[in-house]
Formats: sequence, C-alpha cells, structure tokens
Amino acid sequence: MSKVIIGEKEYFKGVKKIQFEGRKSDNPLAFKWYDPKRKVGGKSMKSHFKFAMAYWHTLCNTGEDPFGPGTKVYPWATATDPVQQAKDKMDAAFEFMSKMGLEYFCFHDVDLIDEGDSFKEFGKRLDKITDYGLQKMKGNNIKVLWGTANLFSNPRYMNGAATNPDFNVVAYAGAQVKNALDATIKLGGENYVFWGGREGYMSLLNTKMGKELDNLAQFLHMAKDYARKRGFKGYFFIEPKPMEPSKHQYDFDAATCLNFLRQYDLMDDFKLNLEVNHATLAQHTMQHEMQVAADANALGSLDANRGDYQNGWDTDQFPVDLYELTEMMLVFLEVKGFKGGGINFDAKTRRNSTDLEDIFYAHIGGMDNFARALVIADDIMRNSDYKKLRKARYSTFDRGQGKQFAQGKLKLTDLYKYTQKNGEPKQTSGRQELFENLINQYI
Ligand code: XUL
Ligand code: CO
Repeated sequence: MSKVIIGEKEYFKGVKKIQFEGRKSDNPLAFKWYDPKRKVGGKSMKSHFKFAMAYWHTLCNTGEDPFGPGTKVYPWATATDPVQQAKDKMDAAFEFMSKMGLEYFCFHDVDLIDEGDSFKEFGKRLDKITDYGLQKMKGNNIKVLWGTANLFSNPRYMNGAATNPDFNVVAYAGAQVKNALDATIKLGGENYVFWGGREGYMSLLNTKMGKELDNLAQFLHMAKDYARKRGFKGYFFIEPKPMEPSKHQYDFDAATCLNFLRQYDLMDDFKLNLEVNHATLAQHTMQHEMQVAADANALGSLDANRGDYQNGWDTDQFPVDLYELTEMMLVFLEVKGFKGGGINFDAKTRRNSTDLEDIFYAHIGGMDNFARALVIADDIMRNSDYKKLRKARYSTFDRGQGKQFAQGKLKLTDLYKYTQKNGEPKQTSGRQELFENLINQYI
C-alpha cells in the first residue's frame, strides 16, 4: 500500500508517508527497523505482524485522568453534528493509517460514532458510519483486524453486561453485540473480540459467580451462532485481564480463560487476544501468557502496550523494552504466529504528549521495536545454541525409560524399580544466566 488517503481536510499536515530509512537515519518520522517487505524466516515483516491501529486510543482518547480533563485538541472532533463528526474522525483514521503504513484497525462500536440517546438511534448511526467506512476502504488495503462492542462505559453496564444480574441489561448487551457483529461483518472484519470490561464482581457477597459464568457462556454461544449463521468465518477472541474495572474479572488470565472455554465447549471458535499490560497486572510475563495460549492452540492476537514497572497500573504505554519484546518474539516464532489475529496497538500517548506528531512517534517506536525484536529472535533461533540447549535439558526423555515414560508406557512401580537402581540423580544446572546472555549477545 503506498497511497496516502486524505479526506476533505488533511489533518496531519506536516507528516508524509512514513518510510523505512534504516538505523542510520535520524529522521524521527521514519522507520529504523520496520521494513514491511523485509523477509524474516521466509515471511515479510508486514505479514508476520498485521499491525493495527486502535481507534479508541488514537482518535478518541483526549488524555483525561481521575485528576483532570483531557488535554488533547483533536481537529477531527469539532463538528457538532454527530454523523459529520464521525466521518471527520474516520477521515483522520484513514489518513493516519495510510501515512503510517498500518493496514488494519480495531474498533469498538462507540469509537466509530457517538451512540446518541436511544438504542434505535445508535443503530441508525452505526449504519451510516459503516456505509461511510465501506466507501473509505474501497481501492486500498485497509482492513478490520477485529471489531467489538463497548459493554462497559455506559452506566447501564455498571453491574456487568453478559454477567449482569438483571436479564434486561443482558438482553440490551446482546442487542448491542448483534449490531457490533453486523458492523464488523459489513466492514469485512477478520475477527471479533470480547473483552469482559465489567464481567466480574466488586463483592462476592452480592454475587452468584457460577450463575454469572453460565450466563456469560450462554451469551457467547448466542453471539457465535448468530455470526456463523451470517457467514462470519473469523475467530472470536476473549481478552484476559485480572482486574480493573472490576475487583475481580472473570477472564483473569490466559489459563483461566482457557478453562472457561473448555468448560463451556467454546474452544473451536474462540481464541485469546492477549495484552501485555493485562499479563503484567496478572503478575505474569507476556511471554508466559503467549506460551499458555499457544500450547492450547489458542494464540489469537496481541494487544501491544506496556504497563508501569514501578506502580503496576494499566497505563497502556507504547512498547519500548527490546529485551522483553525479544522474549515474546521467541515464543511467537516458535509457535508460528497467530490464529487469525495480529498486533493491535492498544496503547495511548501520554497526557502531556499533545502534538499530533506524537501519535506517529508512538506508533513508529512500537513497530520498530517489534521489528527489531523479531530480527533478533529469528537470529537467536537460527544461529545460536538456544534450541539445542533447551532440547538437551530434556534429553533424558528421548531415550530409554524416559522415552517410555513420555509415551505413557510406564507405571509408578516402574519408577520405583528404576530409582532403586539409579539412586540419587546427578545435579544438572538450569543455566538460566547462560540463556539470558544469549539475548544481549544477539541484540
Ligand atoms: C481494556 C482493553 C480494551 C480491549 C477492547 O483494558 O484492553 O481496550 O482491548 O475492549
Ligand atoms: Co486490549
């Protein structure tokens, strides 16, 4: 994709299409590492990653926090007519993506257009903005990585959406999901996400957890059946997060989500959309979450960001830590990528980053860091002893009784007999520091 898509107004006037200029360039508006066509492990960087813009952070979030209002003045948010405002925002979105070389975006229904004051009005508005979206998508490569419904901001969802104790709210949420699925399908969306915003509890004293989980599963089955009937072929993703806004979120982490999907027979259609900052909130590393998902054939997609290492909050900052990203890319390459998804920058510029260019710097940094980490991880996989060292650690399972154990051919009494002969095992180092050094060596 080379075309820049400008609507009636150009919003990012000082910025041309971001080009790959290599690591010697000191142009802050150029890629140093992300070269979309460069092949890594036989596949272009562009197709490895499928980078996506998050509509909500990039175009809607003005930087408000609990201590003060937004600081960012967006020129696409000035029209008083909500449909015009949504079209301006979409023009800005397409201009931004085309200048960045981002071929995907992700959205919540309410990001596309303000919902107005009735369910019917919201439906009509969604129809209009998705008509406009279809028009904007014609003749270029910009696609929808996933759509979703915001079932957590409106006060009606304060006690949850699909897990609300009141059927009337559950039904409203279902109706909203129907429209969001329709919008996603209409725009050719490749996947659909359920992040359980307020699906959890604040106090167990007023909560029937089992009933709420049964209802959630029922709800997801209904949504999946509806979309499949409409011909939707993509995956559904659920997005683990342990807390915030609820004290306890039902989709706590990857393992909890997988248990839920297995219990309610949803594994075939649902994969996971993992987010770095959610992993760290659950006191896991992101690579841990990725491995858990991948081992269950459920690594669907990533929401890229980072938290704050000191206070642990869900700060949704852009990724910068190359060492951490390299560890993630080692898992990514080993499991051969995602099931249907890509890398969505669920990240926002800081409240005091108020220039429009800051949004470009943020995404350039994120894409460059992923690209560099991918190159390093590929180098480690192909040229270092990394795989050999790990294989050697488990080599006792490749022969003799170890092999028979792995094949399920031994009984507990066989282990008893073996140990009577073998005695105390020889001490074997885990050599963690040796493994850790490999990453710095290849950076
Ligand atoms: C919230 C979060 C959401 C989901 C989509 O922490 O990550 O933006 O990704 O609803
Ligand atoms: Co997210």
